[in-house]
Amino acid sequence: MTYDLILGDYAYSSWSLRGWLLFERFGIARRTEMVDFKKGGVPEQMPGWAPAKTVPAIRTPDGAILTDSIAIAEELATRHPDAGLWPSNPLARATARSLTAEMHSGFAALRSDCPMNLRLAYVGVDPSDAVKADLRRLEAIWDHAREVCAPTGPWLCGEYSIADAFYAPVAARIAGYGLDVSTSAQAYVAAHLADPAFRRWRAMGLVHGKVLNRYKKPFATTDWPGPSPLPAQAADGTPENINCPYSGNPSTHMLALEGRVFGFCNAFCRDKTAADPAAWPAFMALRDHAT
Ligand SMILES: N[C@@H](CCC(=O)N[C@@H](CS)C(=O)NCC(=O)O)C(=O)O
Repeated sequence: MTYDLILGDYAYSSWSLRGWLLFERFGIARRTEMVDFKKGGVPEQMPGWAPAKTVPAIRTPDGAILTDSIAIAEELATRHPDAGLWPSNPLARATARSLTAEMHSGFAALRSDCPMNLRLAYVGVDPSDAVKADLRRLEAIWDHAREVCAPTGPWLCGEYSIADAFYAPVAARIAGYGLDVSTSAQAYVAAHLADPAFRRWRAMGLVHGKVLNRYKKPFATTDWPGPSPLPAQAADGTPENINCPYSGNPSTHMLALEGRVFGFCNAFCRDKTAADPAAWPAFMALRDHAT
């Protein structure tokens, strides 16, 4: 028995990104289902998930359905006390809880004016005063968290916690819309863009799902401001590895990288790897150890 997790579109569903990071970042096993934002209504695509009508939602191994990301976070933290979802230090934990709750209920202007779109980045965006006020508030609470928690790394309250998972889509918005923020906020955004789990999600968003015109904004576009991916592409040829690095099934779909050919057992796993090879530890282990 494991968890079931239902998600929306990788490129556009910011709440789904939060829900997925809670599992992926803290090593919690799950079976994943997707709804297709191109197909129409989300609730109609979730038969068997009542009363859930938005994504993400989870079904626990004992059958509880959780329909909201903050409830999912709290329940996973309670059920997996050793996974580190909340900081163990009480001061840091209280601060992380406060930041998480403020994200969950706040930042309406940033969320509505700048919907997450991981497929592209814009230039020349002139944010409204309300969005600017949201950005100043983010700077204030992120700096406050760092003052209180004195983290030694890039995350807000010490080790990566639920608070960081909740702010990952905000980082994507600041990066994707080129929004002007303080130096410390920029460093926090950069940490998210470089985070391998975030990069895996984005890589899947680049190769799965359709472009949705309803998220289009009338701005010029530019390169994504995160780390440049290693140059890989789908290819023909005989792979070095007989079996897929993810499933162990026979290699049928090939990828070329640095003059070498690697195999995967399906097109999605090949393509998500080609989109950002360094984000996938099992692939990088294959690259570094295969001869
Ligand atoms: N409060 C919910 C919000 C979830 C949410 O609004 N998800 C969006 C996708 S990002 C959705 O499912 N929208 C479909 C709809 O509202 O019909 C949470 O925290 O999980």
